[in-house]
Amino acid sequence: LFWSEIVMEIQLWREILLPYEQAVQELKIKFESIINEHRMLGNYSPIEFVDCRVKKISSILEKAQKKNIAINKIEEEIEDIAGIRIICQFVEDIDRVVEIIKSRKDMEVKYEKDYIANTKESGYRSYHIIIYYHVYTAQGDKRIQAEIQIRTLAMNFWATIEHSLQYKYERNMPKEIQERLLSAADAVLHLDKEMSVIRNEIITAQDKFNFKSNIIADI
Ligand code: 0O2
Repeated sequence: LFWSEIVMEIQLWREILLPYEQAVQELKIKFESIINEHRMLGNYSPIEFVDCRVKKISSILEKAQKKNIAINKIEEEIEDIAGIRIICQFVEDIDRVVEIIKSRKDMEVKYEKDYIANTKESGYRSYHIIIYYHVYTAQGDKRIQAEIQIRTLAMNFWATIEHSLQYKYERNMPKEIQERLLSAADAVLHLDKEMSVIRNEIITAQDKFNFKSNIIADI
């Protein structure tokens, strides 16, 4: 390929990714509104915070190559070009968030992957939902897919660290580190269980604290 062709190719990809960028921004705002609404009403929010990203062009092409996906099938078959991550405090909150997503008219669930009930071999735990979502751009209406990952703060801590180690070792992680990560995943499971036991206690304490802070901030 000549440089000019490469530049044109990148430009084309940027255009393809525009609606995805719009979608993740919209979805982030929508989930953040749920947090705000709960907190403004003095209620506990099942969502702690929201993160989003559009997959990098290089990662999209790498995944397509790895999975043998034809160029014209990428948007259909790579479901996580748009990615939303919803972080909760407790495992129980994940079910509430799933219910919220299922009840919405602006998000259509394609399918779910429960890596909490079915922990991955690596030790990874998270609840994934693939949705269809409409974005209205200057070019018109486009239905895109997005992957929503829902996990606790503790699961997120583990996944973030494991992801950077995978990156560091280019997916050839030494056995010893893999084993350490598996044992850390057990510790995460234990931590989430312990926190769930005292969940009500924690929520009441946080509600009291937030109520006081809100009142003080408003005057
Ligand atoms: P990134 O960098 O997060 O964007 P595959 O990608 O082949 O494993 P599939 O069918 O595309 O499988 O989806 P799957 O297994 O549901 O995983 C999609 C995403 O979940 C991954 O995106 C990760 O974000 C997360 N994930 C899955 N397994 C693991 C794991 O073992 N450890 C960590 N840290 N995250 C995981 P990508 O595409 O890897 O990239």
